[in-house]
Amino acid sequence: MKAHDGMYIDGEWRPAAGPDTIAVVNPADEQVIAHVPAGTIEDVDAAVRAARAAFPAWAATPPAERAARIGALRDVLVARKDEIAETVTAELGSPLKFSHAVHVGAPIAVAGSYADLAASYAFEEKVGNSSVHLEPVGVVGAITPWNYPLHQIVAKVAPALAAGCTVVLKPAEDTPLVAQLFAEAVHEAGVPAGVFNLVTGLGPVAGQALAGHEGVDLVSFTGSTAVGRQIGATAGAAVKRVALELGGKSANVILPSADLAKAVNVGVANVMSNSGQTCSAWTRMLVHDSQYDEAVALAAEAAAKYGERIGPVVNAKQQERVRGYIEKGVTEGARLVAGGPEAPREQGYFVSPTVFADVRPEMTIAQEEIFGPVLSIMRYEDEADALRIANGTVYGLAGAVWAGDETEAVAFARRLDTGQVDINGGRFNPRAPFGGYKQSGVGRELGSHGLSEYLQTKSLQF
Ligand code: TXE
Repeated sequence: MKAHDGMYIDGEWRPAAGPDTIAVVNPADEQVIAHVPAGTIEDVDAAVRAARAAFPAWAATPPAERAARIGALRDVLVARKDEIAETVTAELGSPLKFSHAVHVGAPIAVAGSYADLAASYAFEEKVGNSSVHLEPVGVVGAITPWNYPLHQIVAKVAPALAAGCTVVLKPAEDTPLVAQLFAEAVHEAGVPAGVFNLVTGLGPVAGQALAGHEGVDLVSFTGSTAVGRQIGATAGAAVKRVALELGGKSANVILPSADLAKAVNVGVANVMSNSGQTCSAWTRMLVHDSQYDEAVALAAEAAAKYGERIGPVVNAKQQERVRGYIEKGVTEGARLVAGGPEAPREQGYFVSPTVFADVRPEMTIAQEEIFGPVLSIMRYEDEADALRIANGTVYGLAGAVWAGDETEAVAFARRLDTGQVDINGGRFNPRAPFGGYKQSGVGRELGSHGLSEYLQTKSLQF
């Protein structure tokens, strides 16, 4: 596949400071498809300096003009959607249809929503005898993961640009090609030089250099809780702003009045989608005692149907990690009703769609984020029990509630300690704030809440 051998800094592709490269592998067949440069501290430094230099002019650019650039960026993404989908499929392994619908569809929707929001947002408010100005925080260091590679980038870069911030992006090492395409799109959209910069590289090298750089005013990170904790600590020590979007262990609570077959089928689809590599995935299905056996049978049947349709997980390390969790589930006494630890194919990092029944709340598979196509079905006695189980993890990112009556579902959802809940299935809303309670993170992405992460307030008293 086509790849740049440099970094996008100050509006141009520049040679990388060091000679090292990263091999990009197609997880579906384990073939190396490209190489990208492995950024060093020098590359990060050059990118941050470009972003700093571009900041004053971009911050002073009228919001309507910033909105126009984001709108143009959205249009370039639309015009290049086939190329983007093929790139995501090549480096992440997801089925092409899914890449089109989700990996391209979601970021286009998000870019469009920020083009609208930047144009209409009130960057100045009156509060009594004061005027409050919402000003951009400054230079943003964005560190993104591979699971929704373009969406994660757009969910940070679009609001940052809308706010008037400038950005240095360090994308995941597994999926740098779509990040390079994004940089091309930013360029084509006429975003001024230095406003957006891209440094590809390894997390502990380029990522760490970016997160700790004194020229960065805000770090926005999506990824593992372990790295998030480290980034949060570094940012805290430097007293700089930080946004963290970390793991999840979301509960899908099916109340007895729900349409059971629908709730189970949509629930299984949710977990298997993107091969289970979704931080908000409903990985724990909570079913009432009286419906438990029926739900397990339905879920096993639904999972078996996925068979060959599911893509691989991103790399050998993740495949091994997921396999380890499945083995642990068996050892701890959960009952396998679909899938299992054996890889379904010789080549590619595939994992069988797996369903566990008789999962108890204290089991590892009910507590830790697996990040693979693995569903745990748990039983509850009454609503209080369901709530205790649902809220009984360190995470609080998302969840789902199903009931015959929406009011009943909403009442339950309000008692969940999570940042987002889907009612009777829900639908993706690019303007709804997304982010975690508890150890799932700090801050919100998407919509006006996502935009305000990149703003700081100044009040003038009259
Ligand atoms: O994440 P990492 P990994 C979870 C999921 C998954 C696990 C491990 O449970 O199984 O994390 O995935 C950069 N300083 N999620 O190892 O390492 C890295 O280069 C600065 C949940 O891939 O956290 C990449 O760009 N940056 C999740 C990004 O951090 C560093 C999405 C994420 O990689 C760094 C992905 C460092 N020291 C994984 N080390 C979600 N919330 O959606 C790494 N990085």
